[in-house]
Amino acid sequence: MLFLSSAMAQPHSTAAGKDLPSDPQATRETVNLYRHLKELMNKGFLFGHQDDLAYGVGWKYVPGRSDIHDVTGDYPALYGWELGRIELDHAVNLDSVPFDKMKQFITEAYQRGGVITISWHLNNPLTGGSAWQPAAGTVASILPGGEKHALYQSWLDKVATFLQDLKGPKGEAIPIILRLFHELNGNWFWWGGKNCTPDELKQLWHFTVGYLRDQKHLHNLLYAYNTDRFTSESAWLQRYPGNRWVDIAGFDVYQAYNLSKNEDFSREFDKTLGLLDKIAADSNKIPALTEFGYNGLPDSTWWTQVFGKTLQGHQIAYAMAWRNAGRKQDDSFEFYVPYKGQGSAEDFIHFYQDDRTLFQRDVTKEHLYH
Ligand code: BMA
Repeated sequence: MLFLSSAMAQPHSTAAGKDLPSDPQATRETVNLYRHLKELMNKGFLFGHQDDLAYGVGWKYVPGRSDIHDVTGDYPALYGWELGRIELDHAVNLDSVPFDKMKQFITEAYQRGGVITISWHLNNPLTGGSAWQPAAGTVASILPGGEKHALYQSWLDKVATFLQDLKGPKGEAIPIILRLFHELNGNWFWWGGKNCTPDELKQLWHFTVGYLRDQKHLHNLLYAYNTDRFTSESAWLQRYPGNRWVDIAGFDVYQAYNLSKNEDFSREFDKTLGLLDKIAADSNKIPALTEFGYNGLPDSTWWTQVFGKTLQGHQIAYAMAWRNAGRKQDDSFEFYVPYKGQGSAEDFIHFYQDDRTLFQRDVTKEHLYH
């Protein structure tokens, strides 16, 4: 059926369709990013960090500062941001990051050639509770025809307005990896696990992507589908909305709880990466470690001996560490990349120097959007 697919090829595509994002009208910069992410996997993976430029351990909103930069003299290659509470018209997100500052950070990182990914811990639209407060029937209530559908659509309008505002120097839309309904195999979010049926989740995905792409005309988005830890291909695929709706295939993993020992973590991480290798190859999607971390980094050689070593046998486009919140309001502590002087900082420099880890300077040279 080769003649059919070439007849249907989109105007911007001269190369094989397999190197195109799911949105047939994706902007040039978005197509270029997609292709570069795929190619770069042969060299290594982009290192990412959530909220990197906003704050770190012991500091907030210091222009140009980043814990990664403090330790390595370089910025991450990928930056994660979070939209939770945009749906309520708040000026700051659920982790107190002002949305106007977030836009500046995104523009700044794009201009130096970095990659942006965005998540959204949106409130429960049925109950008004948080993302972590599931209630029976929530997903069904926001599907077309549901009692909260109009409310959900109005929330998407606010997300779209934010995304439409992200522009490069020539007025071009900044490509964004949108990580919708993340960790959707866990039971902790209202959209996840047993809180809805796989079919409801797929319908929600189709509606959401269709709305942003076809009604809001956003063509600068790559869509990331990501589970939490998983143990079989079928588990990962259970809620998968289909190849036409996804660009990036990933999972989140933390060294903690029953995976607190290095050996246990490495073994399971290795197995899961093996499953992702196969899933990504079969579906022709870009594999990524969409969130990871070892809170508090208690092992001084974790970066090279545990994390880096396990990744050696696998190919992923990027790995994003979660946020360096430091001491939080409830007095708990959270950080996933070292700050200057932290016990694993020296090892992180070795990890940084490894050819396979790509940071800002490496990706700036690659001109990902051209
Ligand atoms: C969690 C923690 C929380 C945060 C939430 C959303 O993993 O970091 O402190 O509010 O993510 O970003």
